[in-house]
Amino acid sequence: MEMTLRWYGSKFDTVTLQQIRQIPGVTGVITTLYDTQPGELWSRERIRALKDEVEASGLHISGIESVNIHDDIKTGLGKRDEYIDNYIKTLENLGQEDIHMVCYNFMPVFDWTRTELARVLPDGSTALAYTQEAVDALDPEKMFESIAGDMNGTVMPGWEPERMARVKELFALYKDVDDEKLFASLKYFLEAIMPVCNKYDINMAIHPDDPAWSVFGLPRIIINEENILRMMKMVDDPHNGVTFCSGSYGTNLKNDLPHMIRSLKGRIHFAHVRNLKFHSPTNFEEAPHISRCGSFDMYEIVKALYDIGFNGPIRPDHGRSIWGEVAMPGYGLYDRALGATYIQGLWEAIEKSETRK
Ligand code: DNO
Repeated sequence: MEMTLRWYGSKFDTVTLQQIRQIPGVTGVITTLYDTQPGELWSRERIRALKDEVEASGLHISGIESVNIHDDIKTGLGKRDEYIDNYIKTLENLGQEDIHMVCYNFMPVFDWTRTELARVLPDGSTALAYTQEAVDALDPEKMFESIAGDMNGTVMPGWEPERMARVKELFALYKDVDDEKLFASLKYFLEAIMPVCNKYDINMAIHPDDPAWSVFGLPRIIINEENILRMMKMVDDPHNGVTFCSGSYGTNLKNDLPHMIRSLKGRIHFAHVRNLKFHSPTNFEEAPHISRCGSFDMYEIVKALYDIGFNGPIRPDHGRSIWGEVAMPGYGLYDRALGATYIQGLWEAIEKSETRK
C-alpha cells in the first residue's frame, strides 16, 4: 500500500502540500481539478500543471478523487454520450500523464450525506455526524442550507453551491430512475470506458454511497457486497473496481467490512480507512481512527487489506477538527495526520508478525 492524503488544490484547500509532505510515510496525494464541472473535459495542460505543482513539493499524484459523473450519464438521459466521450478523453489525458487510478461515485443528487458537520464530542473536538431522524425531518431542498453554515467558508465535495441551487431540478431528473435503471446506466458507462482504461491501465474505483442506503427516496446501489459483486460481474474487467471506504460501507452495521474486503480481492484499487462511533444503528459520528474510539475493529480492517495483498493508495478519511484548526469539515490536517500514522502502525505490526512467522 501507499499512504496518501486527499488534497483539493492550492486554491481550495486549507492544508498545504508542504504540510502533507511532513506527515511521516505519506508519499502521494489524491487530488482533482476541483473547479471542473461534471461532464467537462480535463485538458492535458491542466493535468500536467497540477502534476508539476504536486511534484515540486516532493510528493506525487497517486490518483484522482474524483472525476465526477454528469447526471445525464447516471440517468441515461440528455447528452449522456457526449459526456461519456468527454470522460473517455479525460481518462486518456490522465493516462498520458501517467495517472492510473480514478475514484468516482454514482450517487444521485447528493454525494455523501451528513446531518451535522460539527458535532461536539466529549473531548471538545468536533466531528461529522448523521442521524436518520434529522434526514427524515428535513425537506431535501433544505439539506444544503441546513449544513452550509458549518462549512467554514470552504466548498465541500458534492455540495457545491451551484449544484445545490439546482436541487429541485436534480430531483425531477431522477423521478423515473430506480435501482435497476441506475445499474443499467452504470453498465453502459463502464462498458464505454473500459477500452481506454485497458489502453492506459487506469483502475476505476467506484466510491460507495454514503450512507449505504437510500436517502430522500433516491435510488442508491453501491451499498453492500451483493451489489458490488453484481457491478463487477456485469462489466468483468479488472479495471472495473472499487474504493473500499470503511466509513461509508460501515454506516450499515449489516456490512461485515473485513469479509467484504476479502471478497473483493484484486478489485480494490483505493482504500479510505476511517472509524465510526454508533449511538444507535442510525445515529453515528466520525470517530478518531483508532479502534478503541469507535465501533470498528480497525486492526481487522487493515489486516484484511494486508491479507488480500492490497497494494494501491490508501488514505485516512475524514478527521475531526482538533487543536483549534479551522478547515473543510473532515479534511483538516491534524486528525488525518494522526490517522495516517496509526494506519501505518497497524500495517507495520501486521506485516512484521506475518513475515516473521
Ligand atoms: C467525502 C468523500 C466523497 C467521495 C466521492 C467520490 O468526503 O468520500 O465525496 O470523494 O463520493 O467520488
